[in-house]
Amino acid sequence: MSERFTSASDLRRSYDLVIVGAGPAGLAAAATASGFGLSVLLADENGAPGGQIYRGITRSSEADRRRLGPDYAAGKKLSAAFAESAAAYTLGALVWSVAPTDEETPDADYPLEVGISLGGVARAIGAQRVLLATGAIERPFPIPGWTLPGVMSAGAAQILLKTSALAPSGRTVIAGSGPLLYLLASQLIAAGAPPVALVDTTPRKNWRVALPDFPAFAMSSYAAKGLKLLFDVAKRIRVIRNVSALEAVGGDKFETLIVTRTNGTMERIDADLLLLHQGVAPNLNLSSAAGCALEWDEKQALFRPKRDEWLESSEAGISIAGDGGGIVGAQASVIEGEIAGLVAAFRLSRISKEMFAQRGAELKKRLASVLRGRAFLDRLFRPADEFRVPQRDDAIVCRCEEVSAGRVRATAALGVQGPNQMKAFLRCGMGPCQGRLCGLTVSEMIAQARGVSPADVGYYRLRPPVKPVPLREFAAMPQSDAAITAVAGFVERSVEKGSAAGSLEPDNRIVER
Ligand SMILES: Cc1cc2nc3c(=O)[nH]c(=O)nc-3n(C[C@H](O)[C@@H](O)[C@H](O)COP(=O)(O)OP(=O)(O)OC[C@H]3O[C@@H](n4cnc5c(N)ncnc54)[C@H](O)[C@@H]3O)c2cc1C
Repeated sequence: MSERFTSASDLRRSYDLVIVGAGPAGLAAAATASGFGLSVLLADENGAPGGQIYRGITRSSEADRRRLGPDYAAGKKLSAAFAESAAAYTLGALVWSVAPTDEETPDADYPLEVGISLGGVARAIGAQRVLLATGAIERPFPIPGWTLPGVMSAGAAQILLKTSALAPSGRTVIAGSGPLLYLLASQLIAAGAPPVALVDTTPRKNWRVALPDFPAFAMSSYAAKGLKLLFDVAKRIRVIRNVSALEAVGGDKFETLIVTRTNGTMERIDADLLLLHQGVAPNLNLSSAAGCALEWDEKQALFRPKRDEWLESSEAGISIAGDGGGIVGAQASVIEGEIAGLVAAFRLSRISKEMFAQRGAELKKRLASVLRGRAFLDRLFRPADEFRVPQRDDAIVCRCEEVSAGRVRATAALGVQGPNQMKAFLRCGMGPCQGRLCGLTVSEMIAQARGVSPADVGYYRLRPPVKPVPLREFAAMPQSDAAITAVAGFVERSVEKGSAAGSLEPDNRIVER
């Protein structure tokens, strides 16, 4: 049975494998690696296992699972298999850094250190290997008015539905592109809160571009249920297609979505809530802060970490599985998790070369089969250029620092070469979200201004902590003498009265420089 830890002080000093993220990839990796005898710690910032797709699965009722659909219900089996495993886990645990072990750490016999904040205490945990299974985030969708109260991401609405069975009241309109948009529409319909309209921004030309990949898609597990979903939603609610621009307007809150069609006609849709979604992109913050090299994926129009065929990153000992390594979906994330667990067992000499080769080949075959049809989805739901790079200068790009598209464009025109240089001018990407909501947009805007590919522009260089951690937690972390001397110039120690050094009274301290 897996053991849950709620206090940082109860965690072991080190583990064979530390896994970040308890979604499909992390759960599968933990069960696989612990099955091969590795000591495993699975850490997730959420309060329950499941990740995005299976969020709240362990607490869900049968009615919840019926409402959220069979793909969601499948998570019950995965979480049960994890619960049966010997892996340790800790929830509500933010992993804020992964780095090579500090040279000054006394007696460290592990190459990597993982910074975890749990219950108000920050600790560095040693690891022989680390698996990043940090999943995806919703892609930025910067239209004018997206910062108004009453505008949310579709994923946020789905989180409320999954974790608290909360469906929006009043009139909801959902807009954007991607399978999740239709899935959420069907889940809202099932929850008795059908949206007044779904505004689909998928460019018409994408169907033509994706057509050569249709035969493989038609034979995949996605085909029947994906097409059924599209038709079912279109039967139940109004779907508006061929859209070239969107604007959210209102006074002190969202009131109307203005839709411009590709033929130039405009329509105003009055509603109380606007849910936006433009597909998902890998959550890069931890992999990038750990130093893993990134690459631009032109097909999906996003950055992802570079990985080899066994899912190992450019950094020694760090693997990446699931949507955090490139968008593959839940079923493939499970298999990637199993591969990463197998690789960890092999690298740490728990299984033979023959066993690794045989199991690895089986898993790769299953992965290829699950990924059949993925290319069609990638091409079909590649977001339109005008919804990745805002056309209007008044659209906010960096929400944390309130930087508009106009300012990013004007600064790019000065000759800024990349997003890290842009930070120095506008502070975009330096707020608490650490670029999650503007990173892709800023890179693409600079690329457009320079007339090059985003591959030549790069992504924000991220630094730990990847999410805000109170300074008091860092201040309270045990530090090596060398680290203290580097900052303070000396080490101050309290000493016992009556000891040899106690003769230093009256202030009972010794100072070492
Ligand atoms: C908002 C949203 C909703 C989605 N809903 C669906 C859906 O309903 N159906 C579907 O088929 N697909 C959905 N997806 C796609 C989804 O990504 C799945 O393909 C699948 O969940 C990917 O599995 P994963 O294990 O790679 O990552 P995830 O399931 O995303 O799990 C990653 C986990 O890592 C944790 N994490 C990340 N960074 C840290 C950190 N620094 N410290 C601690 N924990 C961390 C996260 O809290 C999360 O629990 C959704 C994606 C998003 C972004």
